[in-house]
Amino acid sequence: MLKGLIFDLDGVIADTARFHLQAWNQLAKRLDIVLPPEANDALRGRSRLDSLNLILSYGNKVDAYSDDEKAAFAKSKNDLYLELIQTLTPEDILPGIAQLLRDAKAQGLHMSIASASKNAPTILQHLQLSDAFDAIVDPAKLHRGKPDPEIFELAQQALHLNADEVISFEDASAGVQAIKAANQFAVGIGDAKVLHQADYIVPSTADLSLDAIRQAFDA
Ligand code: B16
Ligand code: MG
Repeated sequence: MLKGLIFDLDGVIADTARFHLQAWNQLAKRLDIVLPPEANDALRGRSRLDSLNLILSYGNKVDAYSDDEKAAFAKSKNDLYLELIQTLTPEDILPGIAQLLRDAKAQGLHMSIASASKNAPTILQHLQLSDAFDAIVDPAKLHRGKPDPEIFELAQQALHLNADEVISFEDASAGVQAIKAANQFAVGIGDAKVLHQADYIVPSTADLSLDAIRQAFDA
């Protein structure tokens, strides 16, 4: 029986993925690296340092910098990202999400956040959604990032539920892989070709309907 929902944040609750991409693009330009089109999905859901290493690998520069230099690059990306998210307001909650959260609450479902972002609490504050969730996984406590299932397992444990009692929402292929590795029902939001491992796929958050997702989950 369905008892809980688990949400990724960037790209699911709000379109902060475009801010991450903008900030990474600026750093890549500084380092003379051109990001290929697949970076748009590949950078989603990955930790800050994993994302930086992926960007350096696009320029064959993974071993070109010391750990201290890499930490400085990650910090400068995050400084720009923090500036960009200052502009967020409740109007930036993606279409269909506020209704989905209301419906879930009315149906007594428990909800948690499984975001790789250390900035998730700040973003939820800007969106005035801090009180909408029963738990937020602290990404600093993770041993492994998405596509490892750890973050979705912790988000499920925080709700005191079993894997077959939750539905998890993701916009990244690494995230969908993590959900499936956690043996949970995966809702993918975005390109069906990229998110093909999900159990239920919609092109955008505006297409999310709790009733329709429940039907697919029950089937
Ligand atoms: P930060 P999600 C992820 O959030 C983003 O998709 C990814 O692009 C970012 O690198 C990661 O958070 C870490 O974010 O630098 O803010 O700690 O999609 O898992 O909600
Ligand atoms: Mg995401």
